[in-house]
Amino acid sequence: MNLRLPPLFLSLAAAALSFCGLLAPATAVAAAAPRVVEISANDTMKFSLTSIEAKAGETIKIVFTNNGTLPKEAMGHNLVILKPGSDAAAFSTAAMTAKDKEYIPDSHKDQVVAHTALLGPKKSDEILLKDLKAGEYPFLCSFPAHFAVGMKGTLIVK
Ligand SMILES: [Cu+2]
Repeated sequence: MNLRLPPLFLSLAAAALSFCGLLAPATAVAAAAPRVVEISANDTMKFSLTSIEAKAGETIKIVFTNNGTLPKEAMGHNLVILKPGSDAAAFSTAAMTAKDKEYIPDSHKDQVVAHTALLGPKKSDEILLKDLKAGEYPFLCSFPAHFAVGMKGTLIVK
């Protein structure tokens, strides 16, 4: 098959390509990268941070990593961020019977701002929190008993 394209078509195609080339960098600049906050946990049942500070209106990406070695069933960790004023202890208690929901109990789901997956050893997950509103957001690991041992903290947005 001999496909002949008229010169006008070719120049239009070239113009379209260069137009896309010009647009791409502009789009990348518009979406500013969020600040990244890294937090980890391990087999000692402690978060590496118990306090995270942010500014109102800020967008942050929390990267949570389980650096432990024990299996997920015995020592899984998650990071659950609750709305200001939530009772993290009550959430933790309700979570104990929500194994099939990875310890995010339906009864308290309305208190959750965001949560990671339940992570086994050497796994990471991310949470993107956009346009944060001022307040104190309790966070915890809702794996049974981890809150009681101290896997908790506060995200403070001012
Ligand atoms: Cu935990």
